[in-house]
Amino acid sequence: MRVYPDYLVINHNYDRFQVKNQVRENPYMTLTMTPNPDIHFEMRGDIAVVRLTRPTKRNALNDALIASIRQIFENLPDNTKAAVIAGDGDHFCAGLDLSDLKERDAGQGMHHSRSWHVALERVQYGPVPVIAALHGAVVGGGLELASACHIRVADDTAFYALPEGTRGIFVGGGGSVRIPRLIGVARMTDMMLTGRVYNAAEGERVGMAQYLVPAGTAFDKAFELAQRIGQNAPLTNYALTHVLPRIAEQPADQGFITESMISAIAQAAPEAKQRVRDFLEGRAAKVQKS
Ligand code: 1HE
Repeated sequence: MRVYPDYLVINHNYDRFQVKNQVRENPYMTLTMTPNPDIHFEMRGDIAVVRLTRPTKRNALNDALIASIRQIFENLPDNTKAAVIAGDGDHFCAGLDLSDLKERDAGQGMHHSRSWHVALERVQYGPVPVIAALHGAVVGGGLELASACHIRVADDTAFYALPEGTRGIFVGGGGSVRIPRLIGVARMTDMMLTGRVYNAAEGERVGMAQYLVPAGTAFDKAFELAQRIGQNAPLTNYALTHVLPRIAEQPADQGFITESMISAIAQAAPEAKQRVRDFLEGRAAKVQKS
């Protein structure tokens, strides 16, 4: 039996989290859900809404917030169809809470980074599609969090940067894996080497966000998309969030095989058959020119 590292055992001075099992084989151990004033979770119908509520610190992500994000996405209610993540105040998220950046040795630093990986993996490969509603600063770990979501909606106030490069550190929340898949290695390299900041329009143009909306409307647009996505067949949403990114990493010949299998599974579901029948019998909406 192995003992898993400290990052899984988050002991805050006021005992926010308790770990059910501190020693077990599975590193993905379950944490009990306990309140954290810096994050808010609610269900609006069947859409989960997660808000970072630490505006005085620009929603900077400390260890407790990372643990809470993980907890929330591990414990979404069974009826959840999609989720929206947003930030209170003038900014989505200022990234890693730099005041948490303690002297760590290499091993501790690696485990800290791995704690982000586990939490953001829960966002990306959780049970439902997740839409990020972006405004103001989407920087450092904030961009890493946004890039773990499936769709990003940004308003006109959004701006993107990776200040890690100029702070003498490196991304550690999965950014080097996910951000190049959005914008390409060359743009991420430029952002980190030069401290380049992309404004909202530039960010949308290069693929940082998929939607650009007027200031103050990102949440509403994200929520509207979440409701629309929630009406899809669950298996299709699962295929898109869990299988498509894996296919995209596979060599083409393996990708074709995986695609054929998930496509067969999706179309065999009774719900898929009903939806196709609805179209053929004139009950389902046509595709409309936009
Ligand atoms: C913070 C943080 C933070 C703000 N950690 N405390 N991220 C950064 O390098 C970005 C650092 N932040 C900024 O550049 C600016 O704060 C913003 C552009 C995001 C917003 O500017 P502004 O003028 O609205 O706010 P502010 O006055 O700079 O900050 C307000 C308070 O938030 C202030 O604290 P106060 O006690 O003096 O009021 C700031 O210190 C605090 N604050 N951002 C801690 N990030 C897994 S690895 C990920 C690695 C990274 O993410 S590195 C990138 C970190």
